[in-house]
Amino acid sequence: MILTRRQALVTAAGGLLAGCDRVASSDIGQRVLSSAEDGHRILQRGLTDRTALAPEFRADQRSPFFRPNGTRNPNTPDYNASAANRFADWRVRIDGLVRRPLDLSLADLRAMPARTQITRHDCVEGWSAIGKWTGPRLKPILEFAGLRDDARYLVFHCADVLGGRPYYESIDLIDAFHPQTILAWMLNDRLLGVPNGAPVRLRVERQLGYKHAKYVQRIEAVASLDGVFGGKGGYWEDVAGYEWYAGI
Ligand SMILES: Nc1nc2c(c(=O)[nH]1)N[C@H]1C(S)=C(S)[C@@H](COP(=O)(O)O)O[C@H]1N2
Ligand SMILES: [Mo]
Repeated sequence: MILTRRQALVTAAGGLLAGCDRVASSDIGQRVLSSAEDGHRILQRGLTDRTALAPEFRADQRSPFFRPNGTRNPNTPDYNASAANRFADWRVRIDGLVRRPLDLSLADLRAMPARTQITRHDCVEGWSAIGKWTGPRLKPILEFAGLRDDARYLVFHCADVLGGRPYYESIDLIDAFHPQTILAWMLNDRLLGVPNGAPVRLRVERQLGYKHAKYVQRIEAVASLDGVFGGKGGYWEDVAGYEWYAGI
């Protein structure tokens, strides 16, 4: 049987391809825990079950309007050109410490098995909204790309620039492999709109709002956050001292 690369990926995303690179979550937990980290993170892990699900809600509990925050439109020439073309040329590149770098189109992402979840988004600025998100889980995509043993974090590179700095965020492998961590391309049963991160944004439901990177163009696996932008693991972490670990 001859599979195209895209079919192989779609199949792998469904968990059916036996030959793909599997990473057991217990390995990941050990790898992350054995790394040198500050006491706060280790304490946090000791006190909470990082793999527990965030609460999910009923359809009628959704907010009538999902308030956008931060960048509402990246408004760069490249983004505007892509938006004008309904993001047909948008790519999410998976690279860094992976054995098989991927270049995923929106068609690829939409062809993968999707998870739908109705969750509450909590912004540190003091508002929340409940929305229904749909998109493929990050885990099988990472398994298909084949994370290398030295990969510890994923850096999400976004298309928007705020005050001269590109927006970015990062998460560890526990959140990356969490069942509710998805690359959402739909909000409330419609294609994700520009204000909320079109064409694709991260949902990482056990974390506060600023971790949910919008306008995702590249997911880079790294061993350390030290050399990445300001070194604190995210835009707001770098510019305003927000906590890198924003678990809820
Ligand atoms: N690329 C990008 N992602 C981002 C932001 C941003 O400004 N740019 N803002 C963050 C913040 S603070 C919040 S609360 C949420 C807001 O998501 P929403 O616009 O869908 O409400 O996106 C997060 N992700
Ligand atoms: Mo936020």
